[in-house]
This record gives sequence, structure tokens and C-alpha cells, in this order.
Amino acid sequence: MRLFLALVPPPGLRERLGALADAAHARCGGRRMPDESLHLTLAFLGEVGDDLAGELAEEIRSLAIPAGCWTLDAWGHFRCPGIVWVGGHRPDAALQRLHERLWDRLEAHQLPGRPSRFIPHVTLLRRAERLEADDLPHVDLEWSYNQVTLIHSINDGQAARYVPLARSRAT
Ligand code: 2AM
Repeated sequence: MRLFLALVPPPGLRERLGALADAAHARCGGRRMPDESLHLTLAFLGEVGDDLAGELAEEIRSLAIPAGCWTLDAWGHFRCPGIVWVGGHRPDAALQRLHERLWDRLEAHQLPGRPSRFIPHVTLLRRAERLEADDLPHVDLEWSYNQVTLIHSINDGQAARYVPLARSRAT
């Protein structure tokens, strides 16, 4: 199973991110992420066997993370896969700590793949045709979070579908 850990936006924020995705899509083209798939990836686990996936789901259900608030105030892009995203201008210390803490736990399960650098972002477009558009709307969002979700990414030939497997305890 292809798994990742993410923050899932609450409905009001998801709508606002969706509106930014619409604006970006109008200017940059490419494939707009559906609203229900918008997320912040905290850790990408890759392919994991069923037994380990079950263990991880149990662990996530027993986990409580510190509540936090992430400020989104910037557009960004990753050139190679043509990703257009929104995120923060400044590094966010609480998210960095959360990322480290989650990877400590994943490595205790012998999971490889801790990245050398974590750039928190919400992907809005993939395979964008234009990456730099100077008339994109101003980004000014606050994301209050208190829960991490373990998500199964199912790729059945079309766009990936994301199915939540387990959520940490709300704090
Ligand atoms: P991103 O879109 O936020 O960059 C589920 O596949 C999520 O995991 C994707 O949305 C992507 O996050 C991230 N992801 C997918 N493949 C990845 C990889 N090889 N390395 C790191 N993150 C990956």
C-alpha cells in the first residue's frame, strides 16, 4: 500500500484552497487537484506491506500531536514535475518539529525515506504549463490543526484517490 502522513484541511479552509487552485489553474493550466485531495504531506512512506500498514494505523490512532497554526502566505513551484503550490514564506518551526517527530517514529519501524529537507506545501496543480504567473491572488490563510491522518494513495490508472486509514487523537 502506498501511504503518507498528512494534515487534512478543515472544510472552510479546503474551500479557500480550492478557490486558489481555480485561480492558479486559470493562469497556469495543468491538472488541478480536486478539493477532496488537498493536503499537506508531512511524510511520504511509499509502498508499505499490509502488516506494517496495520501497525502504523494503530500507532497513529494512539498518537496525540501538539495543536498548531500554520500561516500560508506564499506561492511556490517545483519545476520538474510542474507542481504549483501554496505555503509559507518563512520556515515554520512547529511543522518542522512535527515532521522530525513523525520520522523518528517511522524510522523506529525501519522505514527509509526521511528527506534531508522538508518544504511544507499544499500542491494545487500538477503538470502546470506555466509556473510563474505574476497575477495570482494574494495568499493569506491560517491553518489550525491538531490531527495527523495516515492516508492510502490508490492509483488505479486515473488520478490518485486518497483514502484516510487512521487519524491521531484530536488534541
Ligand atoms: P505533494 O503533492 O504534497 O508534493 C501522496 O502521493 C503525496 O505524497 C503526494 O501528494 C506528494 O506530496 C507526496 N509524494 C508522492 N510521491 C512522493 C515521493 N516520491 N517523495 C516524496 N513525496 C511524495
